[in-house]
Amino acid sequence: MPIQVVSAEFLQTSTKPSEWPRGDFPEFAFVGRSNVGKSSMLNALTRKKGLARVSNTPGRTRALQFFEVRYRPHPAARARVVRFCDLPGYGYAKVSKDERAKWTSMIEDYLKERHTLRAVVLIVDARHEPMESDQDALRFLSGAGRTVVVAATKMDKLARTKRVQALRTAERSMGLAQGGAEPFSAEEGTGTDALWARINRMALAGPEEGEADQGGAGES
Ligand SMILES: Nc1nc2c(ncn2[C@@H]2O[C@H](COP(=O)(O)OP(=O)(O)OP(=O)(O)O)[C@@H](O)[C@H]2O)c(=O)[nH]1
Ligand SMILES: [Mg+2]
Repeated sequence: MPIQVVSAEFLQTSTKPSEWPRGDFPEFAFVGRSNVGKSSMLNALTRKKGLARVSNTPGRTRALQFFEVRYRPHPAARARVVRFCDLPGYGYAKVSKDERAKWTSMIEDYLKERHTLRAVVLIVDARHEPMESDQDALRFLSGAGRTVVVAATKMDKLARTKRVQALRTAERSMGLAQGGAEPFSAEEGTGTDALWARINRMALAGPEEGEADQGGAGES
């Protein structure tokens, strides 16, 4: 049974730790290369099209954007609250070195230090083999002790016959076991139920317990 989103609201923008929202709701961050489809994934999950800003111009998201989502795991359940954090993309060439360094520390500080962060969804483009920057991101997150869920998005842009193969390629190059990456398409809604199921499980688990899933990466 798919989860039900009760509400999804923008909470706040932040460029420094003092602007991170207070409260200890389980939080999930969406990380990936610039333009890979982070904001679109967030909108697909919350089923709210204009919630996070989607853009054809890479590098549009320049601060951390926090959202608060209420959902019911099944219709009779009490509503639960999670928070989503939409992060600026990495690998965007057209910003100055200074600005890039500022972003990098803003993002890395958050990913290392945010106590309520339960897991990071690391998004790769299903159409291309993951790049070194994707592997670097995974290494960084694992090193920071984060639970990582790898999702391969834009599946709709591949012919159906190529999708499984693309997923296996992504898994292999990210060092995951078969089945370790979640297929996703913001366009078709593919993968939203599976990703929500994992988010719900991780939200329920205590911060130290993480998610005991096979094939995942970054568990410590
Ligand atoms: N066909 C298809 N297009 C997608 C999908 N996800 C995102 N896009 C498109 O890819 C472009 C970038 O999407 P965003 O969601 O803004 O990507 P982002 O990773 O948030 O980008 P930045 O914040 O700039 O790093 C937009 O034109 C989206 O419509 C998908 O699953 N399928
Ligand atoms: Mg974005």
